[in-house]
Amino acid sequence: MRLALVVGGLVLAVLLGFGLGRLNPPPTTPVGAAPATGDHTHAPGTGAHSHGGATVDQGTTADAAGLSVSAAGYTLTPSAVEFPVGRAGELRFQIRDQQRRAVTRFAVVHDRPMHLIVVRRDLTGYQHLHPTMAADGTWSVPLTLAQPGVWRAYADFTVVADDGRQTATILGVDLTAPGGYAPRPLPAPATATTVDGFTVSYAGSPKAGESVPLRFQVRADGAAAPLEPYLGAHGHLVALREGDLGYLHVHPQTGRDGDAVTFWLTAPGPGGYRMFLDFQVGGVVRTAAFTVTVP
Ligand SMILES: [Cu+2]
Repeated sequence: MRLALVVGGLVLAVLLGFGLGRLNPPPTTPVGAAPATGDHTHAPGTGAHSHGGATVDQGTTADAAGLSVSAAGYTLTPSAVEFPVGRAGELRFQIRDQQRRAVTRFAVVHDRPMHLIVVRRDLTGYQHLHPTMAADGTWSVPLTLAQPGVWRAYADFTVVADDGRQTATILGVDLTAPGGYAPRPLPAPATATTVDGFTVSYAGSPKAGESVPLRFQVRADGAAAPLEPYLGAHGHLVALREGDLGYLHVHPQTGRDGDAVTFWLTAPGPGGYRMFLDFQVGGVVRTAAFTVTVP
């Protein structure tokens, strides 16, 4: 009986290891291969490609990220996940390694060592925050969950290990704001929207399993808005999948494309997605959101 349990456990461990290995292809990058001070590092599941040119090789894998609190040997550990609705609070968390030690070395990617995305599970209430780290590796950021429900928080970061290797990871955890949850349906697909008097539109059609360029334009009073650099580019795009809130890999194209900003988006499969474009004009960051259906 005991032997059977041990054997069963081993089989389970092997199966789990295989499954995790499939979900998370080797994410580490040797030093020098992908400088973190560049426009980005490649997250797990993305292939090599170049920006600004015609050659883009994203390979065949295009998995969504952020579906797990633990991946690539790192675990997102929040100190509390419940927030009273509408009250200013603070989210505190650590990124721990396999020895359960808090990680303290992070590479600066897109101008910040840590990006935190928070959105309610119906994809409303999007927030893009930048926590600050204490010396012991505890990150903290002011956070208000304005409406009741379950919210998803994604930590997007690149760890620098003792040997200098860098691991880009996106981990996700649910936060709760107790109360009556009235989920809103996803808005209809559209390629243009307005926010604070700015008209934001994009051209391009995301395809499943393929890296596709999306050209975004921001206009005000009939003219191109003077976009300011934000997070190392002229905008920042996050795309989330309806249904499981998978976090998509998006790479900004370096340099301007006329008065447009171009991002390369890889949709892992057909379905509904919500894209959030952060852009800065006059020192103010605004977010334009688009629903897109990938056939
Ligand atoms: Cu950020």
